[in-house]
Amino acid sequence: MLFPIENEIRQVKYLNGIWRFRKEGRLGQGFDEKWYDRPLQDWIDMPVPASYNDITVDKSLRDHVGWVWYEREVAIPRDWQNKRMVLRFGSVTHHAVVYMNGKEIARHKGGFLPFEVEVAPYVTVGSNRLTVAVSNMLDESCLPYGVLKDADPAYFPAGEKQLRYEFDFFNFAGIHRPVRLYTTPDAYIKDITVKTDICGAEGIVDYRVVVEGETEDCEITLLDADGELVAKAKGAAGKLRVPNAKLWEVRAAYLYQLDIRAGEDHYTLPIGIRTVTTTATQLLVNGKPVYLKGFGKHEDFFVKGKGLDEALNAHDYELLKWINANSFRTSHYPYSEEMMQMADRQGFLVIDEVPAVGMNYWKPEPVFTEGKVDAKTLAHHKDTLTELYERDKNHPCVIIWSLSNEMQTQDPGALAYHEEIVNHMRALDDTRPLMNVTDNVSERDTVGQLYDLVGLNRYYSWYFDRSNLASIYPRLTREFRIWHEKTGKPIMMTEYGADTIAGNHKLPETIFSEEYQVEYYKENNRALDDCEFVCGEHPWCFADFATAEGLKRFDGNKKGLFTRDRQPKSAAFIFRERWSKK
Ligand code: BDP
Repeated sequence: MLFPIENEIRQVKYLNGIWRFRKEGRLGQGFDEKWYDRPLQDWIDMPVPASYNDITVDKSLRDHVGWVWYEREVAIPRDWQNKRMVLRFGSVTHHAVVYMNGKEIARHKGGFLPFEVEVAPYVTVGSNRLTVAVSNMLDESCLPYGVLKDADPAYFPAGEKQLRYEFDFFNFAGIHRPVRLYTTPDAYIKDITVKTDICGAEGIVDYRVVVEGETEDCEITLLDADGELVAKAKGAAGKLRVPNAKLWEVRAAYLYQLDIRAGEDHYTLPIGIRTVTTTATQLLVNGKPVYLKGFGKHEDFFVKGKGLDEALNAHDYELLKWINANSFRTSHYPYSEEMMQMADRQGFLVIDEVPAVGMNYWKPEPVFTEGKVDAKTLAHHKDTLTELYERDKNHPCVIIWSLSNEMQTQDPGALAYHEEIVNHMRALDDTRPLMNVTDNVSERDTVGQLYDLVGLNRYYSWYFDRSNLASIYPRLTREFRIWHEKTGKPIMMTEYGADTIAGNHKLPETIFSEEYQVEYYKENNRALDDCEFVCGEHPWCFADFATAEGLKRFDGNKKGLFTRDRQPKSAAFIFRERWSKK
């Protein structure tokens, strides 16, 4: 799905800002009373994009399980009246029903990917009422995975739901990313797929354009970063050859512009020429080994929760540079397109993950069972992979697809399930390696061999052998070797960490102190350095973040190397030094 751009043909109107907002008093109230049929009553101001949870000080809104309603006017300019108009949501978490002037025009499930709908048939020049019903409810057919139960009517209002979720981040909800209305000609460039390769000094750009409607042929030009023409072609599909190509390199990005004209339409896509491959021990970008240094992150900040914050994102990239990182994983869901574009420009490597998280709910009972993780989960998992691929396929920053996080891969049924998602993703994309992120041990895992890399989450001396730092080195080196021998794949440490309260100092080091986090990482890193098949390390987590309330979580997850307001803990300096050399 193409990102909406603005040029002499295409126009974009941003529908961000303050919308009217109302929470339902009982589940389904808005639908029963047809809140979409007339202007919303009893509303409050709500910013978009933002999570609604922490905007007010109303606990019943923060913890609400069910639907909330957003509404605003959309002005259609007179000179748009004969144009094709598309309404596009960057993301609505987790379910959306969209109405224009009281008529339902779109539905979407999945809280971290965009969706769009043509609106010309439903709008008139001048003012139009746009209403969006948003639900944060998750069940076994959703990613992330949750369990929805009827609340006990003895203690809760009739019909109220309770949501249990195992994933370790607060279930922020709302209209999280920009809402845009954009125009295209009637015959328009619908999709572009670019695959790049390198042959000696030549870059090869394999492109495929999908045009909807009747047009003359496509005209393709490739421009370098100075706007100079480097290659051109005619036709909806073909290969461009770039002599002496400037490659998109790690932390040294070079972007070309693929400029496409089809009939009246015009679209320009930034592309990077690069390859990604793996061997038994290494990850290679442009044929050169790269060691991944960076973090699992979250989209998370005060007040706006998971709402897009470009200032925060720009700052996070500055911190990533400060600490000498070159990569991150979009744990545990696709991040905003704006975040991916920044990675493209700045040469960061991204492991792009779908929200297949929180599926370990019934541990240690089997998870892959009818009524738990079954055909309906699998169907949505595949749909989400397709949507992720369609959104992110042209980003040079995306070097690996991560298909799930911490599923119970020892269960009967796990292998068949993973075969399905792996085959699905490989059929979509034959240019990027696939990873499964696991907390399982290799002796029990049944799916590792399907993937190109193994992502391991390991918390020795934290969840296991707590405060026994000496256990880390022997356990990790032993375990890593077994994983590598079994799979013959490079291993990446996708998560390791210890909750640390910034400013809590203890000698000798004890858990939750900054000193403990420092010693914890020193021991882990010593083990990683002694395993030649390890291709990267992502300490968990980049910054502290909000979680559901729980007795193991004091004001959220504190495993950040930075605090939630982005100040470094002592261990950040360990990595800054280490990564300047590694
Ligand atoms: C891992 C999860 C991650 C958690 C982390 C932790 O992948 O989402 O936040 O553990 O416990 O199991 O801090």
